[in-house]
Amino acid sequence: MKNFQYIKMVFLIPLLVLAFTACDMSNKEQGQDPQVNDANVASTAQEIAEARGLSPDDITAALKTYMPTGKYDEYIMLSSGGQSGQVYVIGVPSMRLLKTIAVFTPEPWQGYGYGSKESMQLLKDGEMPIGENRELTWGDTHHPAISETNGDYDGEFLFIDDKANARVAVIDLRDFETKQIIKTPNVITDHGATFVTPNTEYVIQGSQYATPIPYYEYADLDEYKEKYRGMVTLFKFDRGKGRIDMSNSFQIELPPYWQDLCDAGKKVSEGWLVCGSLNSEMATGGIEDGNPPFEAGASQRDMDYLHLIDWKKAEKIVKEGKAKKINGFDVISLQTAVDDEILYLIPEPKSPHGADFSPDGNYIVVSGKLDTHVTVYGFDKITKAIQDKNYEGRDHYNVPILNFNDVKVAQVNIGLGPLHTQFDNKGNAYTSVFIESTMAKWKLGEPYNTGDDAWTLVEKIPVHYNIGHLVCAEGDTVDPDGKYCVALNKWSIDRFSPVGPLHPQNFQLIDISGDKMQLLYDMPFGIGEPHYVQMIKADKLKPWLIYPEIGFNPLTMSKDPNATMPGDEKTVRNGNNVDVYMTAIRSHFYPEHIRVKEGDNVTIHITSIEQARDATHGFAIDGYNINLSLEPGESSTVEFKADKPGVYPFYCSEFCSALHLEMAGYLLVEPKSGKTAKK
Ligand code: RUQ
Ligand code: CUA
Repeated sequence: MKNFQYIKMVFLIPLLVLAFTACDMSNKEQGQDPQVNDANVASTAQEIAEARGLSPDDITAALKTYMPTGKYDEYIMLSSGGQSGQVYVIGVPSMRLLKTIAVFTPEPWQGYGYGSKESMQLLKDGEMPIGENRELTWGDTHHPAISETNGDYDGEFLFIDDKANARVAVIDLRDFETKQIIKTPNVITDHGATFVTPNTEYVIQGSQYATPIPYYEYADLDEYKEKYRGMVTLFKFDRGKGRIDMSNSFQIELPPYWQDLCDAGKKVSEGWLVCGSLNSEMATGGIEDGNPPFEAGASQRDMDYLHLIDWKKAEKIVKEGKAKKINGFDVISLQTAVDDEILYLIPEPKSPHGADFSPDGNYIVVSGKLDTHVTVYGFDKITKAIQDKNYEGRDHYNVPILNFNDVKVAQVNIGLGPLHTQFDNKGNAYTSVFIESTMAKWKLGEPYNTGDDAWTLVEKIPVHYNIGHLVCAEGDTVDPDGKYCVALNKWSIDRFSPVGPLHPQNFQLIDISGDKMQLLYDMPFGIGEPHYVQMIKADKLKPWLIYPEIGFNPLTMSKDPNATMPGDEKTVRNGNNVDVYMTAIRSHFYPEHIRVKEGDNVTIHITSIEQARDATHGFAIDGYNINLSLEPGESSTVEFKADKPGVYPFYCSEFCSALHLEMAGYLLVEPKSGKTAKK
């Protein structure tokens, strides 16, 4: 305590005076007289700090993360939600959760997957195309990618993959809603997804566990080398339409090496992409039969292969008609990839993971999960090796292997179990170190740093615990911001109040702006296991506050031709089909009675004619598992069969006004055998 008293004097008072000065100024700006004097604030704050046992570091951390009411965060994180199948939006530095974006999993608040035609269609588009389409109600989101222009985030779109079923989704960042879900043809799992090329020409998805291609054809494991394959898919993105254009997308067949994370080259390496791999042994497991388990079988060799792919040339090959069609989709065969020289392998040590291009595009940083080094390759050296055909050999599939020592620039000893790397604006790299539970800061070489300290470790900060990815502000673009990193920790162990055996993950905010890194804040994440996250400057996002016109359909991003406009409300019967044209505004639906007969097909076209910010209505029909969310201006459609006779109240499920409870109506489903309904 004595010690605390001393440091308190040294650190606390100037800090608090500073803090108070800021508060004093804002009071003056608002034309108020400050009611308290500096000394009072300082002594109150001292008392609070003492009572709570806060150290000076705690206090600076608190001042750096505290967001006064009504103030906005400087950065926004877009986080994968792992098994939740969703994406999460989080403010930095406050670490406040702002939103869930429903993607692969039904989400009732947003009326996603609970009857609205638009969301039902999206989820259906992602079904498995085997026999009877197989409904999927979850996803395993891993790597979000913000759309880029010239290698920098432009804040227009977000892409996210589903590792479990090899799917990708497109989210429009004007309304933060999912617009498209695609089941990737021919493959069943992915991992290296999603990554975008520098102008978002393509959204990249690398497969993970090799399977026979197409995956729903059978081949036994003893045919692994012949029949099983990896794949990288390049989804052509049509920015004008805001959709992936499948007719101009294609795949490249790869050896069955269990491709891992991918990344797209930028600047000097634009036009290339890389994907790591982890099972170049082509182990097939079978622990129960006395075979080495995958964990051993796939870790026998000291080196696996980083795949280097010339996507610009691949695009040309497809245009020349050299791709074959598998299930109607263009696939460049492994043979063509070798013959036409679009695929190269680079040895990468040891149980590799992560593959990240430096901001200038020249360096590729690869980690080894069972190594203590990150390995750095130079794109200039790679280009030269390819030109000189300087190969150390060819693999089983005749793919050329570049000479490791000739393309390697440096190996930096940073600690045991490095995974992923991000960058700042001062020539530093930051790597997550899983086994050690640290985040390591190290110096890049030329042109970033020229002295003796190039390619050396600068500092490590402990994290809690088992860090997977990390994210730094715009840290995977051509123009990183520095400022903040967040350690995305898999385990939280003792960091939070216990809530049963399933623990939350832990997002730890770290200030990287100074000479020494400082841990600022722990955010428990208890919704799923997030993998990768991207952090964008908030002012690059230009979201709508209400929909741009009344009757707007968020799926088509245009006015819905069937939207109900005020004055056009009506019910139209056509045989067994009943169309209800409905509007919603505080605090009523119009109409309030829906009269149908048992067995009728009912379609309700419902428009929120609200124009006020945040005036959202819900539309829930009790007993029918229906719930929609109608944001101001939005039009939505719900279709159902009135197969259960009875009287079903419907109501607004979003607390919108003082008379929200009165915002309700009745769906009257007259039984077939019953009396005639009132007209
Ligand atoms: S990788 S387990 Cu992003 Cu480190 Cu997926
Ligand atoms: Cu509208 Cu509650």
